[in-house]
Amino acid sequence: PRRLVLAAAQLGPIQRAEGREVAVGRMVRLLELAHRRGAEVVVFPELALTTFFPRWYEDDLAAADHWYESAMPSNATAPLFEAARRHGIGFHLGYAEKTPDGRRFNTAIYVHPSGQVALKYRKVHLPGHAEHDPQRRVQHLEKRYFEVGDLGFPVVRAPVGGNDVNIGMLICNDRRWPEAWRVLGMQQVELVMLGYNTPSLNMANRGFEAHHLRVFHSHLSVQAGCYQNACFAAAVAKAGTEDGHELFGHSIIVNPQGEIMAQATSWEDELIIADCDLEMCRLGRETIFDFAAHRRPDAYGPITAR
Ligand code: CDT
Repeated sequence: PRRLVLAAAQLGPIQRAEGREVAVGRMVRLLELAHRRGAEVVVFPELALTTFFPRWYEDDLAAADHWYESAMPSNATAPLFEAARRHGIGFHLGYAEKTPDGRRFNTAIYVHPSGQVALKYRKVHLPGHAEHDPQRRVQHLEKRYFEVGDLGFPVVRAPVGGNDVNIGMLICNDRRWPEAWRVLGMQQVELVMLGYNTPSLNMANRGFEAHHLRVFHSHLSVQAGCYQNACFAAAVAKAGTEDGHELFGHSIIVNPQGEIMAQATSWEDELIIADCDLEMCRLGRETIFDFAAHRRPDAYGPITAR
């Protein structure tokens, strides 16, 4: 049997004034807890090192540089890499990336316990807007702070715990797009690592999305993505109230039947764990979602039209 003990480490709020060392210290504690509970990999959220800064407008992008990592690992993130090595546990981390040539991405990596970055992904679906929007109650400036990811939706077969596993990633808003899941599914992804920061209230001030549907839509998207592509996912939130702005938690681990195996119950730092039988991915893949037998790409042309 190919089993994987998978941990999702939800993070409670990170305030704007808090430095990297606060988040990294909390993540090291969660990683140690994951190890004590037998996990082989731990998944941290999107933009896990700072507050969800795209809610704050900054006219001059250069003045926002302090939100980005220009090296990974850095002095600030090194303790996470050291803890992973010490305990022999891999981890997924979301962070704001600034490249040597000055490009900015909303990025996630999977780091093997050796410290090697086995997979890197840059967020493709950037929600929100690029300019200050006076109509909005709260800004969501991801289109200002990040370029559209340029790596596609890569899947690699990498050592995760005792197995080689086909891993892929989505970041937050990506989870709402079935096309993104399907591109991973077509590469036989077995585990999708996915971090998110989602406000409890829709702040766009245009129309009204019922409050109780916010979490439902998040879970609906992840459960459907797993079922339709026969994979596991760890969908991990940053949760709670950051400088007065509430993010919902409800982190989940989902199996290839679309069932929730574990769910966070707080909006704070919280570890959830599931024992995943990777062979479960075969059922969907060899029956109803046997792509070679049943997919009909000739009928899907409009999907890739602009
Ligand atoms: N981080 C992120 O992508 N959040 C979005 C909020 C959408 S509201 C502009 C999400 O889809 O969850």
